[in-house]
Parts: sequence; C-alpha cells; structure tokens
Amino acid sequence: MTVRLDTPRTLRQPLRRATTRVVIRCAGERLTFHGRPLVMGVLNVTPDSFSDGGACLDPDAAVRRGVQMAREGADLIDVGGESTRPGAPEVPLEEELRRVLPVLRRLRDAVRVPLSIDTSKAEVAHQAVQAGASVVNDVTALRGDASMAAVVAQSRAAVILMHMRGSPRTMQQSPRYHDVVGEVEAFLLAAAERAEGAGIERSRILVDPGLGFGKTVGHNLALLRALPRLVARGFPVVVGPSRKSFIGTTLGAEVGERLAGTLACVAFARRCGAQVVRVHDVQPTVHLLKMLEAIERS
Ligand code: PMM
Repeated sequence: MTVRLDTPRTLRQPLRRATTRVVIRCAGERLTFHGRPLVMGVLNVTPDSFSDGGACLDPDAAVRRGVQMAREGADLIDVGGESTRPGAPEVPLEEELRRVLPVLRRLRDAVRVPLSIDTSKAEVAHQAVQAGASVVNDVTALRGDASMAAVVAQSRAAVILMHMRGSPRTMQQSPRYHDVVGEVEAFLLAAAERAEGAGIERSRILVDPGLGFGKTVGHNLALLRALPRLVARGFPVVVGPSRKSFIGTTLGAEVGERLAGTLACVAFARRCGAQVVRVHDVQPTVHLLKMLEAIERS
C-alpha cells in the first residue's frame, strides 16, 4: 500500500524563530503569551475521564473547581463533557450539552479568565460559545463533525487543532508511524491550512501534537523533544502531558503519582517555547513556572 502525504504549503516555508510575544484572539478576548506558557486548567464534567472522572460531574463541584483553578492562576479553563480516554464510549449530544452548558454559564459570571470547550461536536461548540466559551478545543482537528469549521469561523472563537491517530476507541491499537514528528507536524499544518480555508483567521488557530492520542511512549517522548520544531512553524502550540500514561510507564507511577512527571514535561515545554500547557494540577504548574521565571530574572 502506498501512503501519500501531501506537503502543506506551510511545511515548505522556512522555520521561524519562536517569538516571545504572541497574541491569540478568541471571540472578544485576547490571550497574550509573553514567553511563559499560559496555563489551561482541565475541568472534566464527566464520570469516566482517565484521571479525574466523576470528581466534577456535579455542576456545583465543577464550578467550585473552576473558580479554584482561576484563583490558583489558570489563564484559561477547558471544560469537557466527553471523555477521550482510550476506549471511551461516545456521549450523546443532549447528555454532553447537559453536562457542560450550566457549568460554562455559571463560570462565565464567576471567573474572569477565558473559557474553552473541549468537544468535537459542532452543536456543542456552537451552544458553548453562546454560553461563554471563547476557545474550541477539538481533538479531531475539525475532522469529527463536518459543521465544526463553519461553527468556529462564525463564532470567532479560537480553535485548538489536535493530532490524533484514529478515534479514542481505536487510537491505542498498535499505533505506527514512519516518522512520528514529521507526520504529526504535516498533519497539524494541513489542518491549520484547512481551517484558514474555512474562514478561521490565523490569529485564532493553535496546534497540539496530541500526547497520548494514538502514540506509544516513544512517540510521545519524541514529540515532546521535537517541540522546538513545531513551535518554529509559527502557530501557538498547546501541550497536554498531564498525568498521561506515557508518564506512568516511564516512571512506573500510578495515575495519582504523575505530578512530578507532568511538571518535568511542563518545564521542558516551557524551555521549547510552547505557548499553552493543559494541566489538571494548576497550582503546582503555576508555581513551577513562576519559580523558573524568578531564577532566570534574578
Ligand atoms: N488530552 C485530553 C483531552 N483533551 N485536548 C488537547 N488539546 N490536548 C490534550 O492533550 C488533551 C485534550 C485527555 O484527557 P483529560 O481531559 O483527562 O486530560
């Protein structure tokens, strides 16, 4: 079988040096990156997410956690109503809306940081933006729902385009790549080009290598190591290592014991110039970043 990979236009352009200031426009708001990664707090309103499933299924608990994350220094909060852990079943539209909308509406009034919706359903994205989200985090990079690109374009929200091999149900079935870094990079640049073609301005597009989504431990480590190359392509880069199983396998650590491993990945991502880190443990992440900054400025 011959596999043909089209080379996106952006991949043929020369590498750019990572800039220190990046402004991401999202609906009426702006996220400004000044050299320290923005911290995106994970708020899963699900019964079955791999590391925090059930903790925030109750809307009151979810709002409390969101407010706490904002106090701890989160720069944005990512609300999700469908688990994407390997093998996770799909959640019906009505159920996903029922989980996320009340939380977004209440958080919009309770916190000042931008809100993001983690979904691959266009209708959820549409209603979430009405309810206060200004970023759409789509783990299918606009491939999961044919209407998603138009919804994002019309909403003027920012969009995170993530790389995933297969679907959450199938992605960990012996993932193989010839050149994981090159293939993920080409995929993301092609996705960004498609998004621009659908009317989403470049200043609203972020890309994410999708750690843990159809990747072995070796693939995840290689992608982290190659972050400078992705950053140099010019789109703000989101990295989500938090508590993931490649950390567990590397360290022999259960899911509740992966904070140090996560922080190592965050520190590495910072050094590579990544613009956003997506984490469950906001306060330790903010402390790590502030401490590094203090040392470097001293
Ligand atoms: N990881 C999860 C879910 N959504 N979105 C982005 N952009 N990047 C990620 O790495 C990512 C994601 C995995 O599940 P979790 O919500 O339990 O961390």
